[in-house]
Amino acid sequence: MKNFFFPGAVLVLVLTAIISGTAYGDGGSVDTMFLTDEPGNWFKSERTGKPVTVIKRGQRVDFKISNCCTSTRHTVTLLMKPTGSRVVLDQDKSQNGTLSATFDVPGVYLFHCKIHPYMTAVVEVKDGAGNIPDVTAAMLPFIGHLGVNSLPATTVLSVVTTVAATDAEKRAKWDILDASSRVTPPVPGVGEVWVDTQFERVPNQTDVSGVLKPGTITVVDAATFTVEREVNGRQSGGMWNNPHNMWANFTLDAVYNGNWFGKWINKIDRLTGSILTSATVGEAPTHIVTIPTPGQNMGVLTVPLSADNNMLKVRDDGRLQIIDSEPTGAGRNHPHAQTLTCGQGDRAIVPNVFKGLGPAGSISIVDTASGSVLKEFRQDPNNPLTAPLLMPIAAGECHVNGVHKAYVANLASGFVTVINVDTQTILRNVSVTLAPDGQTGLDIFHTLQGPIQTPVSPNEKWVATAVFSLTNVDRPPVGSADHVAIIDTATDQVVKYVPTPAGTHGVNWGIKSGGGYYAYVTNQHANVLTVIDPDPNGDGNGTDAAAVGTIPLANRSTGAGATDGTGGQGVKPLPMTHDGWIQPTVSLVGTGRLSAEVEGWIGQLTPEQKDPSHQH
Ligand SMILES: [Cu+2]
Repeated sequence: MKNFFFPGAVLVLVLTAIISGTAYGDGGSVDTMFLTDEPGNWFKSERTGKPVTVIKRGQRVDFKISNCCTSTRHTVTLLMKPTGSRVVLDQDKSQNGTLSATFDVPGVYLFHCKIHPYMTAVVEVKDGAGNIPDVTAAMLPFIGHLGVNSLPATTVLSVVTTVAATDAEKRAKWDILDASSRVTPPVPGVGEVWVDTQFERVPNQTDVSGVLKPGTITVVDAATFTVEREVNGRQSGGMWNNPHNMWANFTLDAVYNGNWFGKWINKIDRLTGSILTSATVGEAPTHIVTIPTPGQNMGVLTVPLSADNNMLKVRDDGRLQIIDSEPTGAGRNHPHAQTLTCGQGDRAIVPNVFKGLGPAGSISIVDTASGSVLKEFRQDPNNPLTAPLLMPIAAGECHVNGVHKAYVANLASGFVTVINVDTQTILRNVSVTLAPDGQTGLDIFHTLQGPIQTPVSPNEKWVATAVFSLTNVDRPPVGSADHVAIIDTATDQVVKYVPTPAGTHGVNWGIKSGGGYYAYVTNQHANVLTVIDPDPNGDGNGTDAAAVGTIPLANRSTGAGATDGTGGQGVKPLPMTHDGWIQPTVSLVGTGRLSAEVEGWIGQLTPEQKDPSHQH
């Protein structure tokens, strides 16, 4: 697999390459793009107020990363440029300060952040006649899959969902649905579903620097599929910014939350939604998973820092205390969504999104107790098993027929890597993305899609992989821009593509009443939660997998406008369903340590749901 971030060019060891000013004149920068935490406007141009700027050939643009506008670090990485351009811009680690580029060839340049990959910027460079040359299939193979050789820049931009600065643009490009979109699943769930509605605007919700920051948590009652509560960060002391992913403690009276565009994690009272405590843990904490190993730091939180190199252990003893910090690989890591092995949780599978310049990442198997790296699979373009490890971002895991199997989503290659965690070997790679002409097996430049969360069902049968689209262009065979790929763990083949609303990002498994599990799916560019039944007729064959529910998340929050209920990323159904996490809660029934509500939830579970270890 070619290193497609720099087609036809060798990787050059430069942080910032500024094409010499002498050929074009050097008058300083004509625009500054501020990296921000504002949904759809993550690179805000000083001139336009939007993530798109138009300049002339030879002019310079500065990119500023500071606490004026963002609470963490980022990269500014050039993804696409006109044929013949010599501009390069990329970094091997997260940045503060100013980066610059001077633009040498007229046409369209596309940038993103490798830590928060949907942060998108566009620089359009006019030619001598004042026109912006088309985007060609040579620059962006996606265009060719639409059956044309080139498209005007305005046409391309009109379908890119990550460029949506205003409410009007969000309404035009995103799936902002009303109550009539509701589809209630015929079989209820049990418990609650916590959704990080990361993009919802909240008046007066500011970070420690006093800057307005987005994000709420929307809590859905799984029995009725209605919103029962919304949590915001106004009581967090400014330690709240783009709430991204959650986990719960074993008594299910507290939910932990990580703030991806900040430095903080929170502990939230489940019943009231009040923030009990918050802690500064480091740059861009992502996912939280508790350790289920009896006697071995049981209940301690594992927290990767995606704009850094380490995964933390955080003990909750009333306040949140860092007790360990270990690198998740050799050199630079940028770890994102880890998972711990079903049952004991003795090993962590950690995707390291990028290791240096370019998109090459790695996947580590870590000894949970010591934090030592047992095995690191590094991307190697010449090895078919590791070539797809381009921006690995999220992992799922469970024992399948007694073998611990991990499924890791590689955002840039479009493949899910299947790993035997016990033998520490890669078994295969499964393509889950689709080009606009229905082809699979192609990278993100052909599909403008990438897989994100990819959990294994607690009964070991299915993997549900969220496939995120950067555009709203539908594609066969699903007929939608985004989808969930259902992988059968017996064959490790995709058995069904299920269409989903815009911006499909998160998935997790929750209890289906009477037996089995639902995949709860979040969609960051929509205001609904999707409920997927992987096997509605229960015959063990997933070819009938279907979306059986669409749950509106907007609840007319004051000031939220078009963002009400949007931004769905992390999703945490309670009770926690997997082997290792459900049994400790079940074992507390009757001890007085569970609330009556939680006792009621546990009372509704089948024996299999109470103990999915398959050892009884
Ligand atoms: Cu970023």
